[in-house]
Amino acid sequence: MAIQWFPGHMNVTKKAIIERMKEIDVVIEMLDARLPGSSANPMLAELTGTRKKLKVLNKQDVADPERTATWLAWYNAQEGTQAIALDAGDTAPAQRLIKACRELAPNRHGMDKPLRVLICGIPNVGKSTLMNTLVGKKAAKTGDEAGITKIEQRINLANDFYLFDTPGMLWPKITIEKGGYHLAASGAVGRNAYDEEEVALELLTSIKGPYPQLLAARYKLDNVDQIPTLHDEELLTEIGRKRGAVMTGGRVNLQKAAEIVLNDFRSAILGRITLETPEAFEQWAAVAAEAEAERQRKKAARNKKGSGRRADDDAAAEQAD
Ligand SMILES: Nc1nc2c(ncn2[C@@H]2O[C@H](COP(=O)(O)OP(=O)(O)OP(=O)(O)O)[C@@H](O)[C@H]2O)c(=O)[nH]1
Ligand SMILES: [Mg+2]
Repeated sequence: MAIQWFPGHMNVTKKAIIERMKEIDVVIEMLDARLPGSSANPMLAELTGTRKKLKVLNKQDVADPERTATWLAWYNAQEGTQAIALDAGDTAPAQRLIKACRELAPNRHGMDKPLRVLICGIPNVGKSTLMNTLVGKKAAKTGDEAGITKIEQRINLANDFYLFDTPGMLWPKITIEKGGYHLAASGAVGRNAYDEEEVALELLTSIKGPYPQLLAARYKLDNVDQIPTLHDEELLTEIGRKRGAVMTGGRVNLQKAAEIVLNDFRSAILGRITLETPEAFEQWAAVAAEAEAERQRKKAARNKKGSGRRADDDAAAEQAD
């Protein structure tokens, strides 16, 4: 089942961002460097209009450096997009970000024309951590779960430099199914909105091909070469067995094994991992766009055929698509 999470507070955030946007010069979108495609908000272009934008691939310290370089090149090759990689807790690189913002809006300086920067991004990506690093003290609350920041907060970095922290936001419909799983694996989705076993299985599918040696090392698995060919459920079972997630009678507790895998990925105990490449992401996006277009075609055909039909019939048919 595809993952969806757009609770009411995100709709409130969306409206607040639209309202604030009128007086913003530069928008920093924070992406998770472990899922640089899936963590990009498809609504953002619409929300930010012509504002200057900077993409920050955060948590680069726990992402695969080679893949980070590939993603940076991919984003920087796009028209009007500038991207940099960062570790939000690291002061010197964060200072580079200030410079980049100043360069994007050179006409905004001095107390009568302060530079106004808004930081947005998915939940738990490190927005508040970056604010704190930039300002040099713990001004915003941070924590390792989605939804720590509840309302927008302004911090003045200088007399002529304002930063706005916003609550984490996803989007109303996550059409890229794999992207939804990666978001959940990263900790951007509320715990009640997904099944841990399902997410762990998808996570293992993304990890086992490029990083079998990390799995072998962490879970003391034999035959590294065979790991990419294992079925994801076999792999989760083996991991559970190795880590002692076994029930009375000897069966592996898959729920427990899933929690172990998710925790190990989130805390980077597994190692530096990036779940996606630009090529793979483009492919998922194309498949999702085609499925969405097909859904719209069916809907239009239904509307044309049965304009007299009752609206709830339509809703039921749509659900079945
Ligand atoms: N490894 C690593 N962890 C980070 C980095 N930035 C933030 N974190 C951790 O990620 C977790 C979330 O950080 P926050 O700053 O609260 O994230 P947020 O984007 O403000 O989250 P919400 O307010 O819930 O939307 C915390 O446990 C941080 O310590 C980073 O660059 N690298
Ligand atoms: Mg926050």
